[in-house]
Amino acid sequence: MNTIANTSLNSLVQPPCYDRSALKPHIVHIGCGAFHRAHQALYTHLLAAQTPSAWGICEVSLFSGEPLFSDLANQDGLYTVLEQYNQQKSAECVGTIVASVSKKRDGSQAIIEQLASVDTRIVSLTITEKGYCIDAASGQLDRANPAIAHDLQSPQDPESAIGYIVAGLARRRQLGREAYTVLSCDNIQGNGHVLRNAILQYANVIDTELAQWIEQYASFPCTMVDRIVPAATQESLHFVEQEIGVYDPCAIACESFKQWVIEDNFVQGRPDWDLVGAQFVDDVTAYEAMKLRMLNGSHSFLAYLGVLAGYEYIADCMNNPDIYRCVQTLMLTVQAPTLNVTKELDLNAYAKQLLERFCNRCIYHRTEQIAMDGSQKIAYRLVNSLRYHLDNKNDIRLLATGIAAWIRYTTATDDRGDTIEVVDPLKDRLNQLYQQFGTGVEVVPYILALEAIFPQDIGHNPEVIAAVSQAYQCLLEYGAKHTIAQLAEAL
Ligand code: NAI
Ligand code: CS2
Repeated sequence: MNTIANTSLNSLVQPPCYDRSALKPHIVHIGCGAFHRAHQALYTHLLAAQTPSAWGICEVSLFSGEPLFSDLANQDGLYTVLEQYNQQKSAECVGTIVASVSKKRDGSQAIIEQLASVDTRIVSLTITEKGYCIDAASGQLDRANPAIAHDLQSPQDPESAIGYIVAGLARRRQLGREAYTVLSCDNIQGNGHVLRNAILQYANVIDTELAQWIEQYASFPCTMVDRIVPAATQESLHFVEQEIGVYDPCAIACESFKQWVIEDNFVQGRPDWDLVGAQFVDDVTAYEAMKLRMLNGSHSFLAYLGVLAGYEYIADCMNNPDIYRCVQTLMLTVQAPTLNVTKELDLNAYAKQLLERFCNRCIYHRTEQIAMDGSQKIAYRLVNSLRYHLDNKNDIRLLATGIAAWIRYTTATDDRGDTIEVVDPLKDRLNQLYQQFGTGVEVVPYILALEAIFPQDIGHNPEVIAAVSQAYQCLLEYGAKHTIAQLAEAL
């Protein structure tokens, strides 16, 4: 069978130009999804292409990675990343994935041994927000989470990423090996701090000395990660096939923009990712907040209103002038003032670039994909910004409309009366509330009282309850397009 590894490729893409046998699995990555393949693995590849590097990646799957891993193995770990901005395209054949371990294929002990290997220096993660098993509002480990509850009973045979990372560190300590850097690359405010906190809370329950050792010797840099990478589809795979001349089942098509800002705090060395465009800084907080509120906050706003209004892709939403206007205002007038940024971050230029990225017609980014797992996302993206505006007695209608649209989305019916496939770890809890109180406007205060999402000072605030209820009622009566048109007119 022709694969990317054994076929001569066309001029758009070339095989890696470096000696792949020199790469060692110094990075163990959990969550080999679309984003990791188009971001961290690509940066690591670009580095190897530029300068001699030993940084290779061993991919870990805790549940469903086997088909991908066998496809990758069939093409010697190689895969394509196709980058597009309007009519410009470029492609890379990425060569940095050198090994894989999966729970189903190899068992949990094989994962723990890989984490404990002398080769392992960095353990990185893109496991989605819910993989951290925390309350989004408080950032604390959720000990009632079934995977965490299981792991606290059986730490040698874990289910959660937290459980594996701690089991790997425990094994290293037992073997007299150094701890590793744990590098979160997920969209969570203070991702490194949140992960460190969750890991230490978990480790403290199973072994306080281990927890102290981790606290002393491991590190948890925060990162701001950015690139719009839609999930692969049959259409995207066929599109890449047409472009490169061979079918690659592991290919990813994404935008050409990418950004990575990393706190420089690595206990066992790190790749010089800055040579290929990443930034190492002392403090990532401002970059993270800027991205989560301006980019991701707008994305969630677009996703919920878009799903309700029947827009399939983000670029379709942006084509509606009322939505465009509201998103622009959300970025610049609502989110930007909440940020405590240094002078070198130009928020006007950032917003302008975001609007262009959202309008990129080559990127088929489904509103339903972004809408997923809202209970894990909206606290960082929309809810926390309310505090600043309440304190300053500002207009909160845009934020309230985003939150109301999320609530309306979780009731699972769009504006045409069609069913929405709601994907959210708190779906059962939300459905209980809808069964008890209905889906009319009366339910809004009960949803805002969910403390895993809404901090008390916000969820119980009468102004917030009134504004979200009003927006929700408008969405119910008139639909998303009309609600947005009304808002745009009033801005
Ligand atoms: P994806 O669904 O393609 O990949 C997620 C990976 O994590 C899969 O390998 C899955 O098996 C694994 N996973 C899911 N839940 C897990 C859990 N509870 N424990 C362990 N592993 C788990 O998603 P994608 O697009 O790769 O995004 C992943 C995350 O990366 C996002 O949630 C976000 O935090 C971050 N990110 C994504 C961007 C994007 O545009 N796709 C851009 C910036 C950040
Ligand atoms: C999106 C992000 O799926 C989502 O929730 O908002 O994954 C977004 O595409 C990235 O953060 C862009 O860097």
